Amino acid sequence: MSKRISIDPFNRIEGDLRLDIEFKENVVSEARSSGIMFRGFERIMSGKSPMDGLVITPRICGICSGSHSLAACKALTQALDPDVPVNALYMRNAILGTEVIMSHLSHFYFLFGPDLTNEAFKSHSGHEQIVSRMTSMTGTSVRAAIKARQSLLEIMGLLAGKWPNTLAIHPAGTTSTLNLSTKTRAMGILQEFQVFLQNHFLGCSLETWHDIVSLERLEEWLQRPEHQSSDLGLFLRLALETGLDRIGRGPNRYLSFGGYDLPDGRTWLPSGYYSGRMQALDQEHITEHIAASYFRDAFESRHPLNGVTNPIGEKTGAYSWAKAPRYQKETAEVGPLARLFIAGEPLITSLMQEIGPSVFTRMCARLREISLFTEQLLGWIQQIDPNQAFYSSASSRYASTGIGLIEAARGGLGHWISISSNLIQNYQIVTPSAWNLSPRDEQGAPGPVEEALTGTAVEDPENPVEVNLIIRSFDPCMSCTVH
Ligand code: NFE
Ligand code: MG
Repeated sequence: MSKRISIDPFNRIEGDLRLDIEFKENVVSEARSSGIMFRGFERIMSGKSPMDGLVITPRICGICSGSHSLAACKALTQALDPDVPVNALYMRNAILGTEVIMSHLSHFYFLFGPDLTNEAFKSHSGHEQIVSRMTSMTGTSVRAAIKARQSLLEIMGLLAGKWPNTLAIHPAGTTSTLNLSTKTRAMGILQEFQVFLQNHFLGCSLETWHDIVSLERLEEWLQRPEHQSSDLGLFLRLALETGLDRIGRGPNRYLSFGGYDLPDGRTWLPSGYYSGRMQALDQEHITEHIAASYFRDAFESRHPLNGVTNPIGEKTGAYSWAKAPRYQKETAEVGPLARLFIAGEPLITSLMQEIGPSVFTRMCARLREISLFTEQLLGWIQQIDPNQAFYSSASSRYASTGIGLIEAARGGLGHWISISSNLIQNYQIVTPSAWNLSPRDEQGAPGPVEEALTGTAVEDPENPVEVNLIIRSFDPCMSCTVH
């Protein structure tokens, strides 16, 4: 017997998402994810001064404004070719890194965590502990995480002046600076945050946790009582015991733009594309498709530099205000799992080999990044030299195009800008959640979340916790998706 449900809006994510799901005998036979609100940022941009990208695009989203700021900055950097002081590279890395940690922390404790308290898991041995820690608003760990996030916001204040919507990130550097006193303070607060991670989140030191480089070592680590009862340990136990390692596979193709520029021209994270084998990234292979999207155009797909954003309220076959990004005409998952797998991070590589993509693996990657980024953040702040420049001068003559590709918390973010007579002719944005929450294309190929849901057996369709966990494992942001 088949049954259809609509979840609208799907809660505890960012922005407005509708899910239409068809079940056949309690197995998801088809899923459609819809961005339900048109916003129009790309249309706002045309005719503006190119520098306005730094001010307007961060307003796309309240939780990843720094990411849009940096993507806009990088696109303008290509168009202006300024000298960027070393301090500015570290400041930008630190601002983006802080945003990523805040985002992952919020996701685990405020968005995803409450799902673990679902009564579907009440026979699990850690259930009572999880309920007392992770219940929305009142859980003890939720409260501790709110305080920990506050310390990250203080660091952000020191680095970026304000957040969201900092104006500190600029093609020629950063307009905020650190002096010896603010640098010392930022590092001190970060050390406090590390104490939270060690005492609540991990139950061990960051070093001990980073030494866990395989599934086998992870299982050994989970034997110790202090690890079993940390927030991470509780999640790992529940996930492995309830089969979250067997649901939510997705397309098994991954895209990462890499990033975090270093003074020698390298980046901390490599870019790449994985589809059965690792390949070098070439942004020329990116296209956006509109067959199932409420847009009108003479073409079904375009590269973002030639992208067109003509919204149309009614269209046969359309069900989302999001376009459908493709790489080499195929869907790709973006986010922590994609970027750590492409970077060859040992624990995630081992989980991909032993278990493969799943809710568990995807969450492990995001949670792994919390501590990996915290470690890097301390290093980046340490490298900032208050006696050196943070800003150089930039030319005001623009090249005709600029492309800014970065890794935001949720994955690869791209801004493509075309400039004519010193004004924006076209500004196209492809966000991480647009990749993951993509609707179908003209081939009918489902987006990554749609595909991850399809084939999932749901124990109780009245309480479809499997569906909720799969969707939230991607950490959707629909404000970004439909920009
Ligand atoms: Ni609105 Fe965003 C991030 C971007 S997701 S949160 O991370 O870009 O599409
Ligand atoms: Mg777009």
